[in-house]
Amino acid sequence: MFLELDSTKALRMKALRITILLCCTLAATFNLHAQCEFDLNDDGIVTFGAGEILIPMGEFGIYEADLDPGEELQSDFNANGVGDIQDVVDFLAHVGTVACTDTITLQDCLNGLVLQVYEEFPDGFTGTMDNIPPGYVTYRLYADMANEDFHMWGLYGNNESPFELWCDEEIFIHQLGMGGVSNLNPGFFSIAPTLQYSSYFTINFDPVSYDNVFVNTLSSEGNSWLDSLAAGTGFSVNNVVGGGLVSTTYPSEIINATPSNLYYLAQFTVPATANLGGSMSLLFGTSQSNPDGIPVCYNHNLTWGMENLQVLGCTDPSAGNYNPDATYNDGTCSAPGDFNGDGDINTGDVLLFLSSFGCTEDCGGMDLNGDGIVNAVDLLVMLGLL
Ligand SMILES: [Ca+2]
Ligand SMILES: [Ca+2]
Ligand SMILES: [Ca+2]
Ligand SMILES: [Ca+2]
Repeated sequence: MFLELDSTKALRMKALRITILLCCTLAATFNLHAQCEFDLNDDGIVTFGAGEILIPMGEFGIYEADLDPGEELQSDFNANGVGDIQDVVDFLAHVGTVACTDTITLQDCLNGLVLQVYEEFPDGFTGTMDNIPPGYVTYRLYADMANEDFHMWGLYGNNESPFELWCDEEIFIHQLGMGGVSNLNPGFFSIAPTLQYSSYFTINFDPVSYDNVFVNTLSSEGNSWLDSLAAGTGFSVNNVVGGGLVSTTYPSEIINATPSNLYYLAQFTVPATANLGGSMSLLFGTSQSNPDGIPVCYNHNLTWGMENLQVLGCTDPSAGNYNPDATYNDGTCSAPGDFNGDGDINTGDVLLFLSSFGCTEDCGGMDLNGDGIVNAVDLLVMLGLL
């Protein structure tokens, strides 16, 4: 029964494809074939399944001129004679498109890049293997997205939009980390505690809290950004083949850095005096087929540096967890009275409130009536919120 349905469907797909191919040879302006070329295994849909993604991944860095006579690249979508990072991300952008009829719709989805001081090591951090020297700082880099429903498909660069890391001092790389996010296995953190601060790039995958996303590294011979990073130096990926990180699976859910729309891009542990920065392209998509097309967000030639440094937190003075030091609202603001931000107003919050009783400066959200002091009047408001 199912088989019958499947084969009927397959026949219909095939018929549809032939019709479309005919239509396109007659009228190229329809441009429907452009959606079809990404269906590398001719099953009517562009997916990660059935090894389809392995074709552009496997052809990365391969020049058509080096192939045997009669052989050609299957995924050279930009027709430049080589399998390159742009071919891979163009494939990823079309994941989810069906039967050569769905389109992708380009969206503007990135608000900007944000750098955060994640940890400070004024006295250093002695691990059992590699030590973090005194005066080092761990930074984390995020993409602030206008929409929380996107999957992150790639972080990359090439000759048109280089993927670069600039740092004028030595970058901390743990010898087990080797610059790759997938090398940070939380199982090793207890025996090698400095490993979790090793420097790496990622595609919204934080190994400390979540280990269910495949991150694939594309780094070409002669321009290996991963080797440079593993050696503790910056790099510039600025050739045609390019390189970066791509996802080759659907994450089961979208896990962000905070309950907000910050997508995690990188961690760097460097001297606090270091001048750190870089450039990259980012690709996000939804993979959801819908009548209006599949939303995709390409961002090229993005640069970031110390000027992107922000203190993340709640910037709303009326919120329970208002942080007067925060310069960038990370979407974690809680309701008035919910001082520990756990979603409930209960005994835990009352205890926090009582510990700030009498506070007249930087009292966060404890000064519930906003008159500059935490006193009995606020306590009455607090009891009313319980
Ligand atoms: Ca396919
Ligand atoms: Ca190409
Ligand atoms: Ca609470
Ligand atoms: Ca008050």
